[in-house]
Amino acid sequence: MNNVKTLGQFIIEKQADFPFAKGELSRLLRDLGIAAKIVNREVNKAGLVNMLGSAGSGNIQGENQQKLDVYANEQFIAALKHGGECCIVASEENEEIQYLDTDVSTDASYIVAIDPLDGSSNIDVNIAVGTIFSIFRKRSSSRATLDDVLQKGTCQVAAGYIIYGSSTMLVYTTGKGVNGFTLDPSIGEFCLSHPQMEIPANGKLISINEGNYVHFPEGVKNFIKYCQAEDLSTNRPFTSRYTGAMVADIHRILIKGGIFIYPATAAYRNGKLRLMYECNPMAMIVEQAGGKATDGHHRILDLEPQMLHQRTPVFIGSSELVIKAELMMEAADFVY
Ligand code: P6P
Repeated sequence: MNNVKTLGQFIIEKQADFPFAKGELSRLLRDLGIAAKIVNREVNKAGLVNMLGSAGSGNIQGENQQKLDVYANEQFIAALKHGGECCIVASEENEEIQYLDTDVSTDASYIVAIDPLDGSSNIDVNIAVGTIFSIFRKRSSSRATLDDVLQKGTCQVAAGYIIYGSSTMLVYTTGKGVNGFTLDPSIGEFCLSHPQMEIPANGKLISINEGNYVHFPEGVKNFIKYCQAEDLSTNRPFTSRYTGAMVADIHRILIKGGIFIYPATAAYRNGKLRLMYECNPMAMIVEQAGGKATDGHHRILDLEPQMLHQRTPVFIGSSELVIKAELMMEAADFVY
């Protein structure tokens, strides 16, 4: 029985990967794991504790905040503040960055960009939701500013997500591969269940909201037609799977292979998903697992952020499928 490795044990074990590490990042990751367990407890019984439905407020995205959105945001920020390793939190739920170190002498050196509850519209219908986080080191020698937050995805020191699904998993990377941990409620610990995750180079899953089809770029329409064409080698076209929660759709693709696409649409000319706390962290994870992530033309992790809540189109998943989709985007741009 005792071959179980908990998240805490794993983090400490892997600290040796970073010779100059003083344990700060390890403590930060553990702080996020604690908040995840607290949020999981409420997600799992939302219907019983009046945590369903709208909070009666809106967020910077202009989205109607769900009660669990607000709760998750509060819990992750509280855990990061209590842990003392994070100086700034950039949350999807807050218009401005939040300074956690009230005293400039506090030398917290990490910055966390977070989507506290991704896909929260799924809560009321009992479908998977998630949390996505991205971690940067502060660059300035003095008090951190917004410039310390607006770093390219290649500067992330760690990225991860929690999926509150049929089981609750925490998946993260520090740039040395991707590892998945499943929450064992009987001991209240995340336990290593998916070591060294690798995404298949190809796959037969496409995840896209085809409700927006008429407004898709031509290259995306052509790629969808490619996926729907009869595949003579296997006599079956692709399977379409879309839950409305990026974390759940990409987690499926990380395990089974395939491609998730949220392109530009009529409602979202620059795509809907946010660069800093959705696309960058998911791109780091998928690339670390051997996949690719682009905006249809450029690598997501190379995009230079200009604004905190900026959006980007995203094509992410199995490398061969992302390359295929990019080629179709380029061909269509050439024609039109
Ligand atoms: P649509 C959830 O609101 C989210 O940010 C992602 O998790 C998800 O992939 C996407 O938006 C769903 O958007 O327009 O298909 O409902």
